[in-house]
Formats: sequence, C-alpha cells, structure tokens
Amino acid sequence: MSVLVGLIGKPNVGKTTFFVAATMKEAEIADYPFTTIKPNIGIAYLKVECVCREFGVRDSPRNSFCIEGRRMIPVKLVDIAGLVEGASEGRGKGNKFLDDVRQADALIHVVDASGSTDSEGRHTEPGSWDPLKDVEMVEREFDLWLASIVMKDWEKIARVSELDGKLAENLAQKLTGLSIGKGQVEQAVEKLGLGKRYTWWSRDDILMLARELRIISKPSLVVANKCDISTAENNITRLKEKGYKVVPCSAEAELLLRKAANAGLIEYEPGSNHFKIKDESKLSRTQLEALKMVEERVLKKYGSTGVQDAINASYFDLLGSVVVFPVEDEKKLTDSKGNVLPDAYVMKRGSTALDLANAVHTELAKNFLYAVDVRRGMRLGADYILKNRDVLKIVSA
Ligand SMILES: Nc1nc2c(ncn2[C@@H]2O[C@H](COP(=O)(O)OP(=O)(O)O)[C@@H](O)[C@H]2O)c(=O)[nH]1
Ligand SMILES: [Mg+2]
Repeated sequence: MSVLVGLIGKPNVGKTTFFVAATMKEAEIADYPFTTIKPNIGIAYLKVECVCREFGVRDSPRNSFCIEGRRMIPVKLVDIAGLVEGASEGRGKGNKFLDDVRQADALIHVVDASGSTDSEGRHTEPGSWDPLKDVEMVEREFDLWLASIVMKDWEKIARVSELDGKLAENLAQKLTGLSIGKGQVEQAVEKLGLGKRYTWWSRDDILMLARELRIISKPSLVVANKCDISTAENNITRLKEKGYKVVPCSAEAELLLRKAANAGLIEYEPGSNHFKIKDESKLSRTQLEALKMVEERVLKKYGSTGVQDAINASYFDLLGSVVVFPVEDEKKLTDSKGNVLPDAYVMKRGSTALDLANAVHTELAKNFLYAVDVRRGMRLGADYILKNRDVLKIVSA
C-alpha cells in the first residue's frame, strides 16, 4: 500500500490553501500512478536531486518529471477535516476527521503561527492567540480518541492478554484500521513499562499508551503557517523551543507563486528561494506589489514558502523514505523501451531490493535473482537495504 501524508489542524489555519498549492498541477505525467482518488486526496511532489547529472545523461522520466536536474515524484496528500476541542466526543467534524486520519502514515500539523485565529478558528487580532495551544489541543483530542477506542474492549483484551501474554498482538488487531501494527504497539508498551498486570492499568495509563502510539505510528511535524504575518516570527521560535519539528510556511505565498508561474508571468520552482518576473509590463501594480511582498516577507526571511520543505520533510525526516531509480539496462540506464531513468520509486524506510522488485512488478520479485548497484557495478542480494538515490537493475530468472 502506498504512503499517505495527512494535513491536520483546527479550522482556518490554511490546510486547504496548503493542499491546493501543493497539489496544483505542474506538468502532465505520462504514467499516472494513482487511479481512483477521493476529492480530498491529491498529488503533491517530492523533490530530490535527480541522478541524471551525475551520470551525465538526458533523462526521459515516465512516473515523475525532472526540472533542471531536480526530480519531482508524485506522492499522496490528504486534506483532513478541521479539528476542534471536543472532536474526540464527536464535536464539529470530529468523526470525519478521525475517519480520515486513520489512513495517514504521517501528519503535517498546520497551525496559524501568526496567532490570528482563536480556538475555533475565528478571526482575531494577529498575535492574540497562542498557536502552541492549538498543537496541544490537536494532540490531546487525538489521544483521547485513540484511548477511547482502546478502552472499548480493554477489559477483555487485558484479561486475555494476561493469560496468553500477547498484548501487542491482541491490541494491534483492534487497531489495524488505523495503520498501527503489532511492532508499533510493542514499542509503545515497552516505552511505558507498566508491567504485565494489564487488568490493573488505569484510564490514565491507557491515555499514556494512546499518546505513545500516536507518537510512534503518526509521526508529525508542525507547519507554522501564515509566516508572512509579522506576529508569526516569535511563535515560530517558541514552537521550536518546545521541541517540535517546525517548518515556517506561507501557503498563501506558495499558491500565489504557483498561479503566477502557471499563468506564465514568473519563473518559479517550488521550494526555491526566489522567482523571476518574465515581463514586468504584463503585471498589474497589485500583482507586482503582491509578488514583492512574498519576496520580502517570506522568501528573503525564511528561504522558501515552506510548502515543498514540509512535503519533503514528512517523507524523508518523518518516514525515512528513500527514492530509488530502477533501470533495465545498466549501461544506458533505460527501460525496455529506451526511456532514460524512467522511474523514481519512493520506498519506505528499511525497504529491500526485493521490495523494490515487488513494487516494479510482482513477477520480477517472484523470479528475483539479484540486483545490481549500477553506480558501483556491484551485485546485491534480495535483502539489501535500499539507500536514497540508488540506481538499481533487478535481474530475474
Ligand atoms: N496571511 C496568510 N493567510 C493565509 C495563509 N494560508 C491561508 N491563509 C488564509 O487563511 C484562511 C483559511 O484558509 P483555509 O486554507 O481555508 O484554512 P483551513 O480551514 O485550515 O483549510 C483563508 O482566508 C486563507 O486565505 C498564509 O500563508 N498567510
Ligand atoms: Mg479546509
């Protein structure tokens, strides 16, 4: 199953703006990898340094595209319904939220770092609301919800597990719908160290367990959005000091830049710290001013709009994903049709050469003999752990 990253947060922080900006169509992709997609699921792009320049070839990508040596690889992003206090008891769109969040492997938690929206997402004076409270609220609601799921059958699970000693297995069975596996439950239980008399565990213990499960199974980062508003700066520092992984962001700036680029008014590459106006005479004064503002308040100050950084960070930092380039001909770096470096695969942390074979084609995995590290001309076994930017040929019988 492919990986899914979800956008969460209270209402009006900019989740949808981020989603629209990140999933805006940039180019036609020949080999569209996702067939049916729900309306709130879109395609964003992971940006990595392509291997084309290193090998000195002109590539002809199929499942991705390459802009001047940067490979853009489609990944899935889901815009999850806004969350308010009490969501774990069904308040607001609580149930919808929790339904969506199940499928996510990692979470981008969007906050209004400028502090101009209150607990419910209503507009207030910039700087008057503390976004740290929002992060805590969302985490608490998530934990309460997860705890309530565990609590439902806890008595039985605890009793059975005391007898058969298989708590992780019994609990994981209850949590499969949430993309939480046995290994992750084991890890959480171990971390808590509450002992094996499960029937003695209190409600608070279960809440702690839910918290650990969240941290392990839904790694997350904080997107400090609306950084174009000056009151955001101090809150970004405070969020970082609290120990969160923080990406300063202006989703609105990214949206503006992508729209201008699509309209042919500017040259802009997502994730970049600059843009180039193509023909100033084609821009209205308002447009020019808006672009100037993005340059001054966002790009110069923070180095980028943060949208691309957040997508990359969620895959590489949170999930430890790697991007690999499978080829059939190790000399020409082509597939059977002569496309150069046709595909870039995003693989989960710890994936092996055999996993890659499986991702390419199940037949390839069934008859797997060995893989070749094209860069070094070395043979690799089925259990070789993939590294980022590996170029591999898979040889099968
Ligand atoms: N200043 C500023 N406003 C933003 C930014 N991103 C979103 N907004 C505004 O915040 C409001 C809510 O945005 P929306 O994406 O609908 O939020 P959601 O409810 O979290 O999906 C809209 O008026 C947006 O224009 C940003 O980066 N900077
Ligand atoms: Mg929205």
